[in-house]
Amino acid sequence: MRISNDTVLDNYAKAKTIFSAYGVDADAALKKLAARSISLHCWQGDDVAGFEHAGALDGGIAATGNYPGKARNWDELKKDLTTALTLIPGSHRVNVHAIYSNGGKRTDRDTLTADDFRPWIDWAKEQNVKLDFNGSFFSHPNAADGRTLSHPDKRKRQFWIDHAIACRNIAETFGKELKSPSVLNLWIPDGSKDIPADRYSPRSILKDSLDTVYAKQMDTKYVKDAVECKLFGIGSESFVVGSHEFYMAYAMQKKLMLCFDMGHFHPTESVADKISSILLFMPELLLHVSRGVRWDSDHVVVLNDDVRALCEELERGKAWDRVHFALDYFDASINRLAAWVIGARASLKAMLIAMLEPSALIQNAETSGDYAERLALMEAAKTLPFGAVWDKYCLDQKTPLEHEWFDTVKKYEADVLSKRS
Ligand code: RNT
Ligand code: ZN
Repeated sequence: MRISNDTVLDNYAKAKTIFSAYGVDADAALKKLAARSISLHCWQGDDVAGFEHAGALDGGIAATGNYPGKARNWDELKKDLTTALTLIPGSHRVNVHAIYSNGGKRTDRDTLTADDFRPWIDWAKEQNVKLDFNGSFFSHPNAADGRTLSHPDKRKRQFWIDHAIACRNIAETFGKELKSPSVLNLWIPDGSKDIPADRYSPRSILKDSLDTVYAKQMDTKYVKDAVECKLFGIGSESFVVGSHEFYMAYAMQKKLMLCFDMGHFHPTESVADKISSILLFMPELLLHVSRGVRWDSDHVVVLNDDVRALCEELERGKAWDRVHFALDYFDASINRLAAWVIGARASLKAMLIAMLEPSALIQNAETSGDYAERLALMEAAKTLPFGAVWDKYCLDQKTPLEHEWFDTVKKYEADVLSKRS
């Protein structure tokens, strides 16, 4: 299937007229969208395996499925990522995890340096993408007890403190060399399967460890530190040391960024609702865009109400520049390039829909107390022809349209992925 450029341009012209009747400038929305970037998570490419080949994924996260063709090494991951990026309109970032070091067995995680990620940096320069970074506090013998930075054993705890510090230095180099602050996220799986008798000590140890990790002031021109909370994980159902309250208080005190993962709250809690509170007290926020299905299942992001609500909040609060979008999910049951592309494009579509929202009209209705009109306008907004604007965006960005990119993935699967055993 192929829709001609003329049809796309025609549809766009008509859509533009409709949007302007609602007081919305579609051209301006397209410009605004082009300024937004999403951090594409390298770990969807190989089901969070990494390059250490040390053993199974743990830490209470799981990638289920066995779809053939996953990347087995740096060359394959690089090739897959490069291809996926061509199918996502706009210019974006790539989010690297410490287990994707190119350093091989030469170093353990406590002694990693930016040199161990040199091929990533070179590739990023070549592709003109920026890099973000994450410490990997799982799938390692020193994390086998389900405790890392809150570990009661001083030696194991020190290993993870050293890892976290090493990661800050690596992110600083990413930021310097790629001339864009690297967002460094810290998530640890620490917790307990059953009811703990002491919640105070692990949290107090975690606080001490973090104080050491963040002791060195780093220039936010190069690194932006974030901390990610969680409600529960597999094996930490009853207690998670790094809870929401813990990190919210800690981030406030240390002037760090909070990371909200959309799967890390009670299923009826809205992450969108949290944004306006947090941005009153903190300058920036990191979002892990994900899709929990009944639990923190990390399904591929789709254009659903949750992601739309998130973007609407940013549009209504004029907060786009204060938020970092990073994808976080891992589906091993489908083509992994498609998983990247579907999630990234869904997030961009949600952004565009929000940018095309007649928010001035909706907010006026609210201010005048006409809540029926507010609701009617919100309903009207849902059927506005944003698809025509999205297609125009893809055309402008020289990216395949919605129905077309999949052909490239299928061809890549036949030519490349199917040859991987
Ligand atoms: C885990 C967190 C964390 C991880 C990645 C791999 O629940 O969401 O962000 O998914 O670091
Ligand atoms: Zn996350």
